[in-house]
Amino acid sequence: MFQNLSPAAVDSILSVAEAFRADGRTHKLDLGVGVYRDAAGNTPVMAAVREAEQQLAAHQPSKSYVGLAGNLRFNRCVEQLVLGQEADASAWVTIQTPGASGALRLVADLIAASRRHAKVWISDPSYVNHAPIMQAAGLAVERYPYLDVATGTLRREAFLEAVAGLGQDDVLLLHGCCHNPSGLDLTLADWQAIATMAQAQGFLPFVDMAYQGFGDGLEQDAAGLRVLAAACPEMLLVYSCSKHFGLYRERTGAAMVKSAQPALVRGKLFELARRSYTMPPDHGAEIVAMIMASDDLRANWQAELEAMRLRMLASRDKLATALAQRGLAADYLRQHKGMFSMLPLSDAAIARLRDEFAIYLVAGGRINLAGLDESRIDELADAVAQVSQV
Ligand code: PLP
Ligand code: TYF
Repeated sequence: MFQNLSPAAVDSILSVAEAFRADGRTHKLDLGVGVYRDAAGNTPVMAAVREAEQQLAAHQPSKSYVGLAGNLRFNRCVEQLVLGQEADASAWVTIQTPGASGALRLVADLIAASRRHAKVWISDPSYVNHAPIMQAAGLAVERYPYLDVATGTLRREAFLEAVAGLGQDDVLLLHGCCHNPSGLDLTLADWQAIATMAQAQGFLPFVDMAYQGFGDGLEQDAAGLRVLAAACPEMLLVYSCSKHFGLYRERTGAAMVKSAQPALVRGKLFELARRSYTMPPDHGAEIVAMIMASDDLRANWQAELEAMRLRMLASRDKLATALAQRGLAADYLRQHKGMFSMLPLSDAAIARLRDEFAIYLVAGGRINLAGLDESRIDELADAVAQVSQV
């Protein structure tokens, strides 16, 4: 049966994690996979999550199926988090999914079911799984210019020119905040320009929101996508609770679709879900719903999230200073948002960091600033300065 399988494509991020695990050097430093780490290098269960889990374990009345849309209270929470407390979500269909990954595939299937020849435009560079997931649904993928690696800035003119060329068969996939892998976010003026073009040209905006609260704060991080949501009659949104609720393995996310045909869309999403995973896991979604419904748990979660955000900001600032002290201009680290930035390093320099210094980056130079303990910033800056010399 399986002798004709072609070898599996490797995941460039998970393979870094594997190589790191296999490295016996004790001073090794993992700046690869995108999980938040505290000062001790751990990815903790957030206190509000732990508390909600204990309440749930004590009082959950049943483990019976929840239904194709998943946890309805969770879906309302996601709408409020992403669109705002006061927003009118009546034009949106929201269904819970197994992580944002599940949502990406579900909306990709939805696009393919309504317009088989649609093209999905993703940023250059983008999240490793964007292209494979879209292509798995049969969609064509194109890349739009985004990051200027050397300066860490937006290739604004080329980016806006690419968006200006999009039409009714095109889907524009944007990162809501804390762009993965670059950390480079759009300005509010950019979002407004995109909204104006979407209305005039008829392309479909599609936002992937995986790091709300990791950039400038919960409300601030959603400001750009809310401009699109207010202006555009149709829009796609995928949402992840992996990072800001620390629920990674609980696979907690949502797919949201704004359209003039909500009943049709809802029915099709249910059909597509039924054909694959059928119903999402409830545990993480119920935890989110419980946290958002309790003033105490919510305040506790927000405070912990804010502390995480400030820790990443401090790492950015300290690494930028340390690199500048070694003659490497790195102010872009202070401009970028969230966990990631890309160091402008060659493949050979990245390989030297791994082989000579046991420092692991993702191919392309992405570093996870949340993986960087303060005590090791000088060591990283020294190594980067050494491998940057030609
Ligand atoms: N989208 C982006 C931009 C991401 O960085 C990630 C990372 O985990 C995901 C989606 C997938 O998230 P989830 O764990 O919810 O599937
Ligand atoms: O970009 C990251 O590191 C996270 C985690 O196939 C991740 O989004 C990494 C690889 C992968 C799925 C998620």
